[in-house]
Amino acid sequence: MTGNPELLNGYREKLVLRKQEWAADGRLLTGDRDVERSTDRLPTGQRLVENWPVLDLGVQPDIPRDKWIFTIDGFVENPVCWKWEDFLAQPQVKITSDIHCVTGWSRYDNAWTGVHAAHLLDVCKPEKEALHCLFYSSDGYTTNIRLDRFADEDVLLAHSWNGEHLTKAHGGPVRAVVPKWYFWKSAKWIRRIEFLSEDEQGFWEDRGYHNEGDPWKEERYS
Ligand SMILES: Nc1nc2c(c(=O)[nH]1)N[C@H]1C(S)=C(S)[C@@H](COP(=O)(O)O)O[C@H]1N2
Ligand SMILES: [Mo]
Repeated sequence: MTGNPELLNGYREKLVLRKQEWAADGRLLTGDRDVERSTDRLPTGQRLVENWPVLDLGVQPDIPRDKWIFTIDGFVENPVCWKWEDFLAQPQVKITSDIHCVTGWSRYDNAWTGVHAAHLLDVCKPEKEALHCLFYSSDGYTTNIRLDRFADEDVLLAHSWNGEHLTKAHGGPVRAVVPKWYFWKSAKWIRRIEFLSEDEQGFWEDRGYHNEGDPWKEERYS
């Protein structure tokens, strides 16, 4: 385990250990891993919810919008360092997508507003070495995604959900939304994206979760 040196003190160690055990036990796996990608809207092993559960490590960092700073670095031609008003000055998109959480709930029709991943890539211009992204969050959480998947048309950094600013509990001021993957890839309280030549695992990927996490293939655990 590489450890997360920046992880805030006070995160819920027991909760993390329990989820690691679930990963080791393959909790919720239906065994339908090899089925063709379903045309249904609800992936295997998921149940639909109407509410929006909150999941985190037991620490919800408080980041006022006027203190929020977002950076993009690593293998990019133009590193980015934005304050809130710089972020808002970028073209804004609205994208509606479904959430699929590895703990078994799914939530349909979440309307996100924010900055398109494609636009971030236009601005920062990844170098040819860049093949992977690592998201860093203010609670010390990290998660990894391949660059071509980050570039997908439904990916954005969102500041609003269903027309209202994201609450702190759901990752405000800004969170990543990567809807084709289990929701642990959608980093809350995002503060940095690093572009890497080699894959580097994040918090849950390092603790038994699948490195990719496609809900349609039930890629829950590694
Ligand atoms: N910074 C941060 N982002 C995170 C997490 C976290 O603990 N810290 N948890 C992940 C997990 S496991 C899930 S399921 C979703 C939960 O998002 P929600 O609380 O808005 O439903 O956030 C993901 N992003
Ligand atoms: Mo999760």
